[in-house]
Amino acid sequence: MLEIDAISLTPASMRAGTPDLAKVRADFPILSTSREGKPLIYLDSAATSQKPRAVLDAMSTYYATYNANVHRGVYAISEQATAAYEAGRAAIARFINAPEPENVVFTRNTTEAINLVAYSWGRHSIKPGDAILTSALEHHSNLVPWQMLAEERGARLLHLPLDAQGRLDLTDLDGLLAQGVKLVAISQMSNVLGTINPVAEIARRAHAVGALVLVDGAQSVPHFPVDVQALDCDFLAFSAHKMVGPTGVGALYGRRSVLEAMPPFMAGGSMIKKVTLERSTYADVPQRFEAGTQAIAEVIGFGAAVQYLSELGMEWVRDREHALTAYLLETLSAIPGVTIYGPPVDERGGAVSFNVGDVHPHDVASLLDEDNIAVRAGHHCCQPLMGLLAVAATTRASVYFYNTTDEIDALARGLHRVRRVFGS
Ligand code: 7TS
Repeated sequence: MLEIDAISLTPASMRAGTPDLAKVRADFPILSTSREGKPLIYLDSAATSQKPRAVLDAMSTYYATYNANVHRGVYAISEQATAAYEAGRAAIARFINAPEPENVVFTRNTTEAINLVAYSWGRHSIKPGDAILTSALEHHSNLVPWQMLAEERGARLLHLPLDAQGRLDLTDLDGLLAQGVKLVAISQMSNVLGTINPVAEIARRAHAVGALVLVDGAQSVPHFPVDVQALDCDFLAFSAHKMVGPTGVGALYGRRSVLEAMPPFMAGGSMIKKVTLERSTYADVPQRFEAGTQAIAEVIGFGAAVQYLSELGMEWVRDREHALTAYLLETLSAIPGVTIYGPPVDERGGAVSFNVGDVHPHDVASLLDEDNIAVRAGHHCCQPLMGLLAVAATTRASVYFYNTTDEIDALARGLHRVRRVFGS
């Protein structure tokens, strides 16, 4: 049985129209599953979120009733599929306050969105001696593509350092930007430390030297309102699967003038205007970047996901996660021997990395799994950051709006057991 936890009873959440947590949880079939009588306690939403029935239904309705390819058929179900696919694009554009649906290019995930920029914009705009500025807390997806680009183009890669609490240290930002920076690629929220980075401020200062700004929104777009016009970023990359949508689809937001100046990334069907045996002209954006048959069902599911989140209200999602993160940090810090990484609650989101004495994170996660508690252990695709923290790995619990304080209490009981078993 689900208990309504203290957080859902805060005055703000008692306002009329505020989602009822028990009903919200009931939307997610997996949250009522159990293993050997132990309910699933899912604390790994930074890796991938769970999916509500509305998303699953949108996808299966497409397959069961109007499955057809898009942008080509003249028959009814193909037109219906095209309309649903483009409605998904429009919904995602509204969700991030993009000026037009054409600002949104569908990709497979955040990683592909970043690679699209690195291959298309980067290989045509970065010249020998230019610099790309990123940071010490980036996911490998927002680091390795820039390393490859820099190596290929003879460019330099610069990094914003971190302060002792895992925040970006902007002291030398203008000095770094003055070193020929053409692109700043920065995450809005760290998947390891939870740090929320001041990307609007960084974008303002980057634009002052004529650099473009790519924001890795994989961990921010799912968790709080993100407005691309307020951020004034040139690109924003994010994945559906971390925001209650399906795997296999993500999005790249691009400023229209920047996208229009970019050559195709992948070539083939659907991205052309005219093809002869010798040469081709390319479609307008966004089709220019959507070669081949796209993940149609997943785009429709992505549209349903942002509709679901919009109905909950992203302010509610943010406030609820803030309260859960505060409770998680407080609970973890009351356990002897636990080291928590990252800044205080007001500067972070709900991805919380920690270690339990010197117990290996894989042992921590395996023991928690015996209680059907899912957390992630490892380097979280952030090996340079692990080096800075001077650890090989961490355990990470990450919360989403559907988690409860009861689940965090269960995590704490599990961690006390870890301490007993390993004598730490
Ligand atoms: N950027 C950040 C900040 C991320 O957290 C991730 C995935 C990605 C990019 C890549 O997203 P993808 O959808 O293309 O894979 N982060 C994690 C994680 O923390 N655990 O598993 C995946």
